[in-house]
Order: sequence, then structure tokens, then C-alpha cells
Amino acid sequence: MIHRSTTPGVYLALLATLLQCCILSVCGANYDEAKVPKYTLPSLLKASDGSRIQTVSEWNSIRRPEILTLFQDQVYGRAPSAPSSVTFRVDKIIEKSLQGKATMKEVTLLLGDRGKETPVTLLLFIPNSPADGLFPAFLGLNFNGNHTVHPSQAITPPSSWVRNNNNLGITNHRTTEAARGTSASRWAIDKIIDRGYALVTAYYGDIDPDFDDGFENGIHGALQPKGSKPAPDEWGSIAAWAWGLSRALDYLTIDSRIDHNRVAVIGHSRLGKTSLWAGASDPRFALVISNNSGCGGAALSRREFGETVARINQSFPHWFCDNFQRYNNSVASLPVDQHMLLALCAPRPLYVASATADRWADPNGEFLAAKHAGPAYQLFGYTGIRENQQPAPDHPIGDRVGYHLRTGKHNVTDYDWEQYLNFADRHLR
Ligand code: GTR
Repeated sequence: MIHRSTTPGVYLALLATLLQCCILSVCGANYDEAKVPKYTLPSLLKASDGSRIQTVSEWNSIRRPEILTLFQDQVYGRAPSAPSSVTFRVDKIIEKSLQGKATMKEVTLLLGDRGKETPVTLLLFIPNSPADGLFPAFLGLNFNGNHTVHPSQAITPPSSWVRNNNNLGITNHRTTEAARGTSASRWAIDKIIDRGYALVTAYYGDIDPDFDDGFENGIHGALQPKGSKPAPDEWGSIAAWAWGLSRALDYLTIDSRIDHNRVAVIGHSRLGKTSLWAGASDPRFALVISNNSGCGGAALSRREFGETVARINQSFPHWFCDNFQRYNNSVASLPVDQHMLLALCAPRPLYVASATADRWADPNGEFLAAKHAGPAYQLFGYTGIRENQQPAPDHPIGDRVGYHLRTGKHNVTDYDWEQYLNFADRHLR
């Protein structure tokens, strides 16, 4: 039999079409500040019955629950309530990790109903000094597996679904040794330990694999009755990942070396959207950090700058609850905007970070949402962001609500960590 090889010309034509599609879809986004539509943000301090919220007690008993319910019903979806107990297994303890300055631990949470549990492995690095220390911690999910956050051979790779990646030889959705340490630049582990904090991370795909699988896998599969899909107001993947962060915090309340009253929840990009929703929905998180979280995270949806609600729902239909799709073509009718998500963190310290080249995430929209969360902080006697304009690159601002615009791309860098550590020093010490 003769096989006719496809000519390079056919491949080139295909590639050109693909490129054209990409360019068109990216150009479809607005990157011009002058073309941002006129918008009015929903009022933070006006309750649904029209009354004005003036006190902390009115905020806590009326407006905060209203806003939380709107985000649950219309944006992220309701997650199941917390289980009555945490089931976990300590898999590994290495007392002299990182040249002896930290203890490394692997603890697997068994989430969901007995017999259908989803294992989620937490990786912990805890300072060894002082020996009797009770340490504040940063808790955040990672994108590619625990073994990618540091080159240590001791870290166990995930066995759950991962995204294929030719460079790392990942072809069958199972990770490889080549991935070890590849995200280390995003996790300033030495710096974190040297500054006296613990770091706790888990692979987000352990909680819910990040593809539109009809909610069959991960924690959805473990908690949904077989064959049933979440209702339009029930949890999408962001809510599932955030729920997983709360379960990690449940475990941290038991760990004798971590001060669970001083846990900062952190995340980058889609996991920044997740850390914000975790911080908003679980007030046990003492500090909330969003790194380049963009649309559906810290950026105001009504600005329609860079990624829009319609676009994100089209590209990632599993991230939000189905009700969120209603606003694809009428973002002005959304009963909330993202400044209200940030306000749900009040009075806890909140940090929002952007990057100059991350226009897809609308850096100015992230700044403005942080700014407009201010009135909720003022109720508690804190000043929000004072500046009316986005600060110059690499000039962090704010006290209770912090913000910076880093020079550079969509990423998490040592510069970002330096600001988070400084901010945590001010608020968690
Ligand atoms: C992009 C998405 C963003 C952001 C980012 C990420 O493709 O459009 O909303 O979440 O992915 O998570 O890396």
C-alpha cells in the first residue's frame, strides 16, 4: 500500500488559518481605554430594599450576605457545605528539607463520600526555626503538580489528570519527571521560609481536573449523584477549587506547626480567581491575595477590557455556574461586579496585583475594583486605596488593601512575593 505524505504546504496553510483565528479572536478584545463603555457599578452599600448600609452590623447581617448569595447564585455556584470532619493521611515527613531549614510534609486529604473519595495531596514546607514555632502560612493551589513547585526529588508527582505538554513529554494526561521543578520560579519557597512563613500547596487538578468533563471527575464526581450535573446555581470548577482550599484549611486547623488563624490564601490567574472566591466565601482566611486574576477575578466585568464575561464563558464553560452565561451579552445587568467580591474580604487585609503586559486581565480594571471595595473597609474604620489613579509600575500602594502593578508579563515573580511577604509582615505578625 502506498501512503501519500501530506505536503508541507498543507500544514503551512493550516497553520496560517490557525494563526489568523488566534489573531482575530485576540484582536476582538478591546485594549483601548477610550473605548471602555460607560458603566455604573452596582452600589456596595445600598441594600436590595434600597436602604443605606451605615454600620458594621448592617454590613454583616444584611449587605454582606446579600452580596455573597448573588455571587453564589449568579457567578461561581453554590458548593456543598463543609464535611463534619477531615479525613487525611500523613504520607511523608522529611525533617531536614531545604538544607535543614524546613520540614517537608505530604498529607493527603480524602474528600467526598466514603468509597468515592477524591485524594488531594497537600505539600507543606514549614520552617524549623524556632523549633517550638507556630507559623503563619501561605496556602495556594498550583497548576502542574506539587513536584513542579521545587526541584526536590522527594516531592511526589500527582497521579491525577494533567494537561498534555509536548515539551515535558506529557502525552497521556499523566505527568512526567521532566516537569519536576518547572514552576519553581513562581514559588519563592526559600524566601518564604527565611521570612518565617510556611508554604502549603496542592495540585488544583487533584480537586477538579481543568477541562469540561460534564462534572464527572474530581470532587464533583465524588459528591454529585452519578450522572447528575450541577444545577444552574451550583458549583463550577472555580467554586470546587475554592472548596478544596477550605478543606486544606480544615486540615491546617489540626496541624500543630501551623497557626490556622494566620493563613493567607493566594493564587495566580484562574487560581487567583479561586483564591478570591475562597477568601470571600470562607472568612477563616486571614489575608487574601490575587495575582493577575483578571476577568471573573479582580477585574471589573463592566469595563469589558481584555477578556470579557462572554469570552471567558465560551472558552471555559466549566469554570463558573451556568447562570453566569445569562450575562454574556448583557454584562450591565449583572447584579454584582468584582469590587463587591473584593469587598466580601473586608475587614481582612486584601492584596491585588497586576502586571503591565497582562492586558488580557485588565490591570486598570483590577486596580479600580480594589479601589471601589474601599467603602466596605471604611465601615470597619480602615482606609481603602486612597489613590484615584493606578500607580506607576513597581510602586506598591495601600495599607489594608494593597495593590501593585509589576513591570512584565502574566506571571508570579520574586518581585510579587516580596510585596506579599512585606504585606503579610504588616498584617499577620
Ligand atoms: C487564560 C484565561 C484567563 C486566565 C488564564 C490562566 O486563558 O483567559 O482568564 O485565567 O488563562 O489561568 O492562566
